[in-house]
Amino acid sequence: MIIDERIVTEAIASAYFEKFKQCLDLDVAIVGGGPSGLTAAWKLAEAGRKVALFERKLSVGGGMWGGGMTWNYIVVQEEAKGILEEAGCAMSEYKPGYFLADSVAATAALAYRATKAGAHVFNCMSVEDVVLREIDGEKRVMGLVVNSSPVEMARLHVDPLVLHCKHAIECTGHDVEMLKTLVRKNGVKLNTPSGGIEGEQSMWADVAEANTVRHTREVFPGVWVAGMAANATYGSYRMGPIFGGMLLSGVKVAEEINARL
Ligand code: 48F
Repeated sequence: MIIDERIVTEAIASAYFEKFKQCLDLDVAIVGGGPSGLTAAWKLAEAGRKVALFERKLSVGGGMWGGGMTWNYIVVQEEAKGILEEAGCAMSEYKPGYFLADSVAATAALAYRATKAGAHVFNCMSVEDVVLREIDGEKRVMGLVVNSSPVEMARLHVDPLVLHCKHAIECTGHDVEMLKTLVRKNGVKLNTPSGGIEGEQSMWADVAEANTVRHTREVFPGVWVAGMAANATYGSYRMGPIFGGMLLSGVKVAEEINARL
């Protein structure tokens, strides 16, 4: 076979733009491709929802690849072990209730399950803003404003593009970037004690893990928080390289949104 470079180019261009066009009206848009976002994408796509995940970096996986301090193992607790097992990641029990997984295998397994289930993943794409509408006196997020990450990194003055969604999930981790933009630009009140972003506290793994799941919820009409972003939004603690809360949070947000759709 003689390879025609134009066919290679055409195949990529047509597939990409067809995928992008299909994502102009989503059931769920996920911002951030760390463990919570990937798990939510997997579970929502598996339930037959039209879901896309937008990740700023070249690779999805967020803070999961590097384990603790680049020592590439993670720990998950008993309650979340079944999620990684279902994803196809092997684990060993280090001490009763503490399960060890290779962090590269765990991240790759989640990414594989999300894409295999039919979630559309857009890496190298940053969410820079949201679409806000007022309907019957209530403001609601109805979509995302996205731009190419290289455009963002080079600080080029290039306008973004826009897509609509019924629900958006804030999975940007410690920085809570999408929610911060929503509050800063629009002065809206969130469903938190102060009405704003409470901010993350220092290390307390036990409480933080439980709170990651407890705080996973709709924080503003159309916007849900999951993963570390849920803790930062509701003022809870960080937890370091134990990842069960992230996985359970992804499952919870998927189940609750699924019940609404
Ligand atoms: O930080 P991250 O892994 O979030 P997570 O799912 O998991 C947290 C853990 O990794 C770890 C932890 C658990 O022990 O504390 O930190 O809550 O992934 C967040 C992803 O969001 C991307 C970012 O590149 C990262 O991969 N991201 C952040 N802002 C944007 C974004 C944005 N504006 N647009 C697109 N992606």
